Amino acid sequence: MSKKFDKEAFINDVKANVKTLYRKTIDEATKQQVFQAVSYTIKDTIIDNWLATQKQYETDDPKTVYYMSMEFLMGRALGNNLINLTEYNDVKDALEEIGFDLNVIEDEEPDAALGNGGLGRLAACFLDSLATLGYSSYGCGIRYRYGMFKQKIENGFQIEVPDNWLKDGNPFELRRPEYAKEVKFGGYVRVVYDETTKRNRFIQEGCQSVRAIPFDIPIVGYDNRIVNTLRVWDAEAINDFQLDSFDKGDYQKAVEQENLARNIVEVLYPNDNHYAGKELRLKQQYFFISASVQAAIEKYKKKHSDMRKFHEKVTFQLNDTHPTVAVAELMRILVDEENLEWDEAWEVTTKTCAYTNHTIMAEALEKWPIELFSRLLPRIYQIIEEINRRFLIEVGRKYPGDQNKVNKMAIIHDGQVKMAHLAIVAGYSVNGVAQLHTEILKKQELRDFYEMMPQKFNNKTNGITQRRFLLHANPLLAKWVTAHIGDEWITDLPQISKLKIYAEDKKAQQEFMNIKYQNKVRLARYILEHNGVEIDPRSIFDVQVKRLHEYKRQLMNILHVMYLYNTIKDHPEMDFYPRTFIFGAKAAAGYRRAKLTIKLINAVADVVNNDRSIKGKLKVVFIEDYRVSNAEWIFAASDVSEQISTASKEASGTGNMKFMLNGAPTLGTMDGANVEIVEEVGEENAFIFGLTADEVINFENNGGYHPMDYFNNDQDIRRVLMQLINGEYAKDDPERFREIYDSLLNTNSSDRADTYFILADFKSYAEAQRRVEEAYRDETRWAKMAILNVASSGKFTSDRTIQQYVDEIWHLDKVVIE
Ligand code: KOT
Repeated sequence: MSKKFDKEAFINDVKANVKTLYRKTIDEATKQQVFQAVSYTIKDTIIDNWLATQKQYETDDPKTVYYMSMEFLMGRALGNNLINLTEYNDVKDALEEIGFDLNVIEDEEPDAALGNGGLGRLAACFLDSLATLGYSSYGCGIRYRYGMFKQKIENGFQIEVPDNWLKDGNPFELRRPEYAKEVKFGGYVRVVYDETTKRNRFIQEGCQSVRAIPFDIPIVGYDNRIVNTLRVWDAEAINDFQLDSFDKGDYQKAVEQENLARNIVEVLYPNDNHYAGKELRLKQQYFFISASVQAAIEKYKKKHSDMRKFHEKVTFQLNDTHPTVAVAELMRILVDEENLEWDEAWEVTTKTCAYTNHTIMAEALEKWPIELFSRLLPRIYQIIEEINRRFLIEVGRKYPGDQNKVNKMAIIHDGQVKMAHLAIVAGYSVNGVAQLHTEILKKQELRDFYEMMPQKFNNKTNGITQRRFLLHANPLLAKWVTAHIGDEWITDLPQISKLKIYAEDKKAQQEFMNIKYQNKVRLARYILEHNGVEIDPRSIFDVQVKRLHEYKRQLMNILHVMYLYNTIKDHPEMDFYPRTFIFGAKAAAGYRRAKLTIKLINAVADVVNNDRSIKGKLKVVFIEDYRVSNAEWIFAASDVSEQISTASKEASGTGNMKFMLNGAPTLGTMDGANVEIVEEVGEENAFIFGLTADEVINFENNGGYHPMDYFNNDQDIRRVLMQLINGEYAKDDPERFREIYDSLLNTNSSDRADTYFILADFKSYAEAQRRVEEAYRDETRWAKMAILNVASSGKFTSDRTIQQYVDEIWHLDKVVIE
């Protein structure tokens, strides 16, 4: 399919690029310069395919999805592009010939960390699958100058360092000033009656404007010559400001517009699962949405004249509520600029927009104060008011006299604009991201909406791309899989179930365990180099990597480590299989309790790792700056996958799937997609514990949970909790972890104690951990479990997820490049 790789030409191109970019010969070039030169060489091939894709799309005119998202957590591009061009090994060999190691060159690339965690990484996996399956799609987002902060650990505490990811230039992006758009903020709306159309016209005046400049990033499909586009918007001032302007008003305005442009794309908000309500965040949302919607309409109009049929060629998928102003922006353009009647515009809008919900955490719900919203986006606010007015009439019709219903469902109520309500009312589809999550949406969080419009609700269980998270991340295992079942799993993951026949094969088991061991050695080397901690690759690697959040319960994990340490100290002769507990997590910069949990993990690590008396049976490592690129190594090297969120709180999780794909059984609660993982692999190949979602929800709704009872009745729990306040892990400041202790027992705070049921689940967690140890001791049994996890991961490819979005929501046309 793909052109044959020409090694000589490739090497010559790299040398030529080093020369033109840096006026150097290849021997004089730095590794970073070689990275750039290699990337430009690859980009050349990509651009050919990009053009071919454009041409095919122009011929076929397929329906296109615009995946609107504040976050795209792309990670590195070079290795992934080579993988999808099927040129990874050729390039590796070619570089070797001129004395470079591709892995070292890849390491020169900064992660594109334009996202916080799962939501942003899901968007990145979706783009990979869309291109691989041959669907016309755009990712639409923001080109943040600074992405997710870099995490340093100093003295056990997290320090946030700005992520200047663009400082050496981004070789894969393409600036497209010819597609710039103007975005307007503030001002007021003047209504004038238009004699010719016999309609009111709404004119925005006194606005501040920003110019949105698109940067296009190629999204390479796997071995199919398709290249789609991730379009991220940069901001520029509209009037390069006039220093000779003596008009005071103009000068003032020029300065303000300059500042607006400078601030708007400056930085990603580093909050996962949390709404901060900042004006600048709303500006970011409207900025990229207005530009993206304008661009989508402009593109549609190149081929089509009837805006009433827009939805036949275009669909907008809203990645959570963050891009929901798209609903009102589309209405604005259709009504104010394209002169459609309200009802016509509404018909188009409600057939174009679809909404994905990613969380039920109350603190993540976007509720904008009317004052802020209407001041920043006056015309958009008017439109939402009108949408709300009409919607409430419908609610009133359906539930006559039920004012309570009206209040609960209103888009605008109690001084706030509720973005989820707007997304549901205007969307033709509302989906959750795992079966359990979707059921909770229908029965609890969005119950009123589900009752009124059940046909909109559907589930799309998340998935991940096996191309990045197995083929690129774990070359040894990928090769082993291919040797046993062929390579079709790369684009058809369910085929990986063919591995099942090897689960009990002694030779296969040994090979598998050997590969895992080599990956553990690779990770141990990384940890020694980056964290200065020596770990034993023969110990069990028990891993929890994800954003730090109370509901994810990293605290329960470290409390359990404290308990194990106590046990080993009490019984030095006890049989105990060596364990390494590995953590990786960024805490939102303003999330005090999460940051304190990081300090606790590091404090426990300090004590445990330096206690010679336990003979290295227990090690704790906190990996600094957990991100996509080092995640790839971590998944490959993991034995145990910690997925221990309070049941009902983790909408899906996607890390759980990456561990499974790499042969690490799940130690987890029946939450999110864990439920479906267990369904696929069988309960005997996972370690499940804890309260169910129903039990948690029941406690939340009806009370009856008393964490103090566990403290009083269980010595192990009491001992560990007392160690939080007796200076055991804080010699210099015994009160340091008092807040954590209080959060569990509520000794002097106003919120409920132990909101996330850590004490309720602690014993069953410890018991599940004992089952892990017992299983691991039996190498045959463990190898079988691990292989069965790999073999059962077929459902969790994002190719399946995307195909379901296509079949059940978007109805896109498949494209093949001739
Ligand atoms: C919410 C607000 C701001 C930033 C991020 C969020 C967010 C992230 N909401 N949900 N998520 C996660 O999305 C993932 C992808 O669907 C899920 O796997 C995960 O469970 C969510 O917590």
